[in-house]
Amino acid sequence: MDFLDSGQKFSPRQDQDWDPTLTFLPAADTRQLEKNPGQRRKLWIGVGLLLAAAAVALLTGLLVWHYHLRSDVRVKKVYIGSMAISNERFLPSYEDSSSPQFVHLASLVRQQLKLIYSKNSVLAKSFRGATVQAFSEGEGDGDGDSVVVYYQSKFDVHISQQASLDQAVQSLEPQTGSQSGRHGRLLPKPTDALNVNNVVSRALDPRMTRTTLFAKKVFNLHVRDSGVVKSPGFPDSSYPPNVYLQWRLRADPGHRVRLDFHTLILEDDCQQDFIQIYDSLAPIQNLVLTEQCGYPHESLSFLSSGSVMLLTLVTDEEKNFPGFIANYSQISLSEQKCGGTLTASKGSFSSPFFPSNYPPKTTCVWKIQAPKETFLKVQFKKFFLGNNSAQCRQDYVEVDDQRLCGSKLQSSVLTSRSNAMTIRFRSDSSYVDQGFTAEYEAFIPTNPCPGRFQCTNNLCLNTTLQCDGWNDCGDASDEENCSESRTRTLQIRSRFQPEKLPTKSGFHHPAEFPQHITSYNVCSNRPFGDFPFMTSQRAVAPPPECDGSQMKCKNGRCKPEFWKCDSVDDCGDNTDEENCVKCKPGEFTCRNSRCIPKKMQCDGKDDCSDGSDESKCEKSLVLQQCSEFTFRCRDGRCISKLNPECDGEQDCEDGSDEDNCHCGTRPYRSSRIVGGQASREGEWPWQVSLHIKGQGHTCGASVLSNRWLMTAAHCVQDNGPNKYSQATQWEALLGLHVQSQTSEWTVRRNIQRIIAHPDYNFLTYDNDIALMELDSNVTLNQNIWPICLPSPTYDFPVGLAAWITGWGATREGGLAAKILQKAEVRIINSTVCKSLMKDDVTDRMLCAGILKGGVDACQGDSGGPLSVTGPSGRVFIAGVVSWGDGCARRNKPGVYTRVTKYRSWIKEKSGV
Ligand code: 4AZ
Repeated sequence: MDFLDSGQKFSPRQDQDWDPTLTFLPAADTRQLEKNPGQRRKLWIGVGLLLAAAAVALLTGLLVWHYHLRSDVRVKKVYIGSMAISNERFLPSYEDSSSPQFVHLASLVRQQLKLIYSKNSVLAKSFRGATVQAFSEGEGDGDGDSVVVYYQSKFDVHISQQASLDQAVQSLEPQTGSQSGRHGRLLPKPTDALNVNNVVSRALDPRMTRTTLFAKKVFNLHVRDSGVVKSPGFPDSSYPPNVYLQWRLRADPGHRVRLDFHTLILEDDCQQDFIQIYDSLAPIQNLVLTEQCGYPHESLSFLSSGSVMLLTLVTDEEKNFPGFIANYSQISLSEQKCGGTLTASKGSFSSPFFPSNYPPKTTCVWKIQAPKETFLKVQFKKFFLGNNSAQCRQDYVEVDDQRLCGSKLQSSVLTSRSNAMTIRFRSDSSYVDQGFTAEYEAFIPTNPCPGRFQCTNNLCLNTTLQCDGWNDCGDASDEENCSESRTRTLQIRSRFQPEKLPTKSGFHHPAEFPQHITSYNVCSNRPFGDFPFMTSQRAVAPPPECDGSQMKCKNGRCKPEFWKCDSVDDCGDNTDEENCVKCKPGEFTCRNSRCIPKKMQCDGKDDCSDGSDESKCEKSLVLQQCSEFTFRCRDGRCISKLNPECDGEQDCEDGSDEDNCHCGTRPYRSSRIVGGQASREGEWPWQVSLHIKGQGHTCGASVLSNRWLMTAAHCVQDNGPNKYSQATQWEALLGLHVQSQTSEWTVRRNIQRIIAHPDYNFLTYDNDIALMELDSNVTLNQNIWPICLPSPTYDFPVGLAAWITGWGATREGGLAAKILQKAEVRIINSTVCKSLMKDDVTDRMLCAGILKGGVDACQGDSGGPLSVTGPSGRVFIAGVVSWGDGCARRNKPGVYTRVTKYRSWIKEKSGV
């Protein structure tokens, strides 16, 4: 009660001993105050509080001691296992857990487990019960002569005995190499009960026991008739949070299960959301075939060894993605064709079901028998056999006695010293991979490459491939010692990757085996997977002459004059950055050209007065002041790190620099623009083809989200009778690779709304940017994915490599490309660009190109992205293809809309 409001007037008590003449000591010196009864009460309260605090401390100590130090703390452990019951025949009713047969056999299994555990003191003491999860047909000839049971056993042990429990559980398994019958060790048998063997059990993955998992569900599917399995909500909504779902897949006896993923897009972090596939009906860890999360690039086609497979999905609270859809089917076990005798002098062979993942528990043996007087060579074209381990104990290929594994091969070609070779492939019971393809050929030892060129790495090439500007050998030996005129060709062919000699990876390769005499050393330093023709290698060519617009680096390279003194080491030996008029050594050059001591850079203070000394730091200090060069977090604070957004590290205290970062990655799985080359399918999943209905491809665009695209405003301007500003005129093709060839990944959408920038100037092309809203959301897939939008302060420095993509004309005035083209260009200094272009280049424009000419965007590429890879590998859109003086002309770079200038406008209009 508030005394002031209570209606009672407060008046100090009139003490009889009160002497108004007395002066009190300062209150701080309480020790000298005379203690009155009120003070004594306070003292008691203080003592009480002290005692209470002591009691709390004691209790806390007791709790800590109880949970951490006390010697009788117990833990619960769950093991998932399976075992074979050899004296039972599999019945179809065992598939139904409510059938009397299931219930009866399950009860016998539980008794049997109790008996097994009773023989071991650790297990006997700690066993708390078992549940049977499923039965399947046992291994053998498919006549159902045994049953496999999948169960879960719970134990409760003293914390210090966890390891002994693991050991005791492990001891039930047959020892590798033991000779105890067909199925390994036989276990105790109660009278009239089960003959069990082949026990396997493993602790349950802790991610599957998360307390947050509220929905646990099992789906039973028979794969006799093929069908699809998908995550809940797919494709209309993302999968639900905090679920643990199991799909038990069963094939007919004598068949195996096949599961082919069409789409798989989960959260990147496997600790949060993941799928697992097991060669079992229960999640037994040593029978896991794969674990996947994110957007895997590798083969996603899986086969079981027997008639069962388990697919699991575990999700957490946050970041739920589209999920997956997969086709299931069954294949007869007799369909596996692997191994055999090969007698032709040339041929090929591959791991079973390649390019699908090979099944577990598989062995294949090939014996090659070539004509007398020849030797044999074998080359692995693809080789993916799990992890590389020292002794290749898991999955491996053996060529004669040489064991190979991993995804890196130790040598490109293996040869025999006779006309016979034995190749053995073996997979163990867990973790499968894509396998291998191999080619072999017999050769006459004295004439390894008849009529052909022999590369240093011993491949044989058609002589026409020598000095053609392409690295056909892979070690560039076909491009060495070429004459001057041929060297020039090489320069032209390699202009898209200026420092790299192109290879024809991905195309049919004309290189063949050398008919070589010496044996290739399997232990050579070349990684086995590093096939000569799969790599881009630097050419060893005589230094070229530089032309008028180029400077000559000390190392002999030619670089555009304009790249001098742009703070980028273009030469590779920094000679283009030497002797530039700059600040003194030990000083930093601010953007406003001031010089400050280097040590003042990145100290958290704005020493340049334009913030530029605090904008390109490795550390992310929170700055006292924001500037136009510093990243602003959502909470309004600015940080000093250069381009911190979506770089995989949290820099802002509120984490806003890592928000909405699912963009800019390429979920594709497989392996013109003027002066470009065809891209691979799925390489540019944000690239969109905008079609005018009835006319076809007209402009490019970029995917910003599942609803919004970005293009150039000049693409959507009315042009006489052509009403391009009307949304109904357009349709967008997302996930397209080849014009007029849609694939399963292509999505066609009408446009609901076009928002051109209100300040677009059709004369100067200033503010040449527009947004398009799709009429309905698209489901992102491996060929449709948003590109990252840079923040207003994102820095795309001069000289930075960027990629242009599109189906535009392949030369000025030429025809449009059918296959999506790509070309690498560089960001060009704005001052230089302004001086080169006839028309006005505003600060809202960005120039990029190759000043020598030959590489550029062109008609039909407009609206498409200028893509730049950020520090963490995510791709950001730096520009929108806008205009140029013709296409690919010398000293005429392409001009792009500078996207950083429009970040807030994009957010305002689209919410992205
Ligand atoms: C166009 O017409 C166009 N060289 C786009 C880009 C460039 C030229 C023309 C740049 O769509």
